[in-house]
Amino acid sequence: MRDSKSDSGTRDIRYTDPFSAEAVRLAQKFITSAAERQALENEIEQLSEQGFVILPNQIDGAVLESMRDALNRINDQTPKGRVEFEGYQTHRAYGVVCKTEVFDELIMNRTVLAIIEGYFDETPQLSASMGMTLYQGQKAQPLHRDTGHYRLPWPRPPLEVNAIWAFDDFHEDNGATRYIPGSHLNPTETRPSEKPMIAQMSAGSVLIYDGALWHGAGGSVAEGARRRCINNIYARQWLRQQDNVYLSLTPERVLKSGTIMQRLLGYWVYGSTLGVVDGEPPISMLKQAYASKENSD
Ligand SMILES: O=C(O)CCC(=O)C(=O)O
Repeated sequence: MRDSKSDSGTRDIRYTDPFSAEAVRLAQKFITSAAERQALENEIEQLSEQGFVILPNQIDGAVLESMRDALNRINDQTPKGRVEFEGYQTHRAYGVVCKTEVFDELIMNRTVLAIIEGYFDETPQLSASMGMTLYQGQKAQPLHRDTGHYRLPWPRPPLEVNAIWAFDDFHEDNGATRYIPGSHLNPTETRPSEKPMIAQMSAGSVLIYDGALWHGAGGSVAEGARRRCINNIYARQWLRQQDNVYLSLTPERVLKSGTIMQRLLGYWVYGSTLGVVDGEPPISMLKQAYASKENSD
């Protein structure tokens, strides 16, 4: 194993003994504090029991406007959906974290992260970040679970949490997300028959839900409707991410993103062993590779 040094120049125990208690503690360190998670215990309890929680008005007006502009620019470069699930009257922009930095503050939002960390009882990774803009004429999406790609038997811990940030008001007639409360606990893969609830929320609000909750985008019938949002999907760090950010993000972007984003993107090692590059965290390799490139320039 490489003789790695920590930032202070001393030898780092994570590399000398990746199985040590200290190594495991560092790798699984929470991003948010115990106090932040404690302050959100009601929201964590609602997510746990009902499978969703809505936090109203979380984005400042001017910031929201710049995020709408950024999503509009991405939509201009994005074809409409190719299959019914994506939506023929929907701009579904994959991997938005790779296309702009404007949404980074939503991805790293501490309230959302504290809720997820409290719910998972560990730090998540970002699995996907996508823009979803529905237009008039878009049919309702079939209700589904997002966790179908992880074929794990029940009982099992929560695997994924989504955070849908509304950039426009969400109404029943412009495609607001629909969901069946409590259905994230149902061990069968049969769609429940209950009538879904509508995530009616104002622009700037965020709908947080367990990926096993039965849900789907609603139908859009409102004249001239445009329902914009960003959906950030977080998953357990030991699951494969939906977006392959390792191939989509430039090293420069990763290096300047800061530790929290690097951890969320998966440039950190989980459980001392998952994700290593030659026995080291990917971020260490990236830093070394970049430093040697700069020295040779
Ligand atoms: O756009 C929405 O409201 C939800 C979309 C969704 O669930 C999906 O595409 O998987």
